Amino acid sequence: PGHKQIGSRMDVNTKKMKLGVAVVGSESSWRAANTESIKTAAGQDLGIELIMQNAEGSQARQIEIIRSFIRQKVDVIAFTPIVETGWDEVLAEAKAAGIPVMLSDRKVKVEDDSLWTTFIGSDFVEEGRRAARWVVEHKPAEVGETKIVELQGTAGSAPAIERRQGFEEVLSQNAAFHVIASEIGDFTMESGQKLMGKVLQQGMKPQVVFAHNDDMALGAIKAIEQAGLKPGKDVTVISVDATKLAFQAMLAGKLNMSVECNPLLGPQIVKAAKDLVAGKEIPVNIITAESIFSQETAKRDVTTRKY
Ligand code: GYE
Repeated sequence: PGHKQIGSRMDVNTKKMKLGVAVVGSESSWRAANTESIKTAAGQDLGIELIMQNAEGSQARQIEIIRSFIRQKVDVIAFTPIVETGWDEVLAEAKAAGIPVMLSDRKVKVEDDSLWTTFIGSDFVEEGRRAARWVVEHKPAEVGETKIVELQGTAGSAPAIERRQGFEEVLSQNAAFHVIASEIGDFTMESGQKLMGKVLQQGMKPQVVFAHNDDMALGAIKAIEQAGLKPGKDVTVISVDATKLAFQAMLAGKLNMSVECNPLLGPQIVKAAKDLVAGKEIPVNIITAESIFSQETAKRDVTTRKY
């Protein structure tokens, strides 16, 4: 019996916490950095067993993944909801199983907010405002009205909804700025290229393109070049994320500005998961402090960029 007791005590000491992470997809280089950050942070922590699954852009698959985490009796679930709505049922199942759910990077809209414990990510509304403020500040004096094309991220996703909201909020106070088209994409480079190509083919002549992420902006840059125009000069291109590829495009003069959105959430997710299991109180919102980057500082910043 003595033996057994030591054995079980050792089990308790060496028992790893199971962290189930439901990744939304592989749509962008931001996502790649985010996924890597979570893997690295969990991998460095001997107390954590990471179970990571990628839904590849499908909400139905993401719901299935969360259900499989519940069946495996993980200790904590962290997930990035592809869209804001449609989670009430599966999150209620997690709650009934006694498994806390953390929202990583994107938010949900559910009837009952006790279905999730904490949101770890960025203030997307503020990111949209930052983009618009930059546009207002950099308006060329000779231009009367500024025509803007917006390339939105995934329909119904928190970053698309909120970046648009913040952008419009600031522009609505400035009569000289008009969003002449707002196209819905999915945060991929291909969608940015396709949508911008369509806009130009339709004969629209925007002075500014606001893409909801860098990948879409890089796609739009290709389409602008294909139309025989100079991105960054003939058409001002701005976006969100500030990834390394965006810095390179800024150095090449093709992208004018990118609002920072930090994907390196791994350490905070791991810490919050451990605090939850330890029964500690954790904040409802863990928001990352961010800024903006433009061509002026790109040269200095690109060298230190990790993603
Ligand atoms: O901006 C975009 C990604 O949810 C904040 O999703 C994230 C967004 C990010 O695909 O590049």
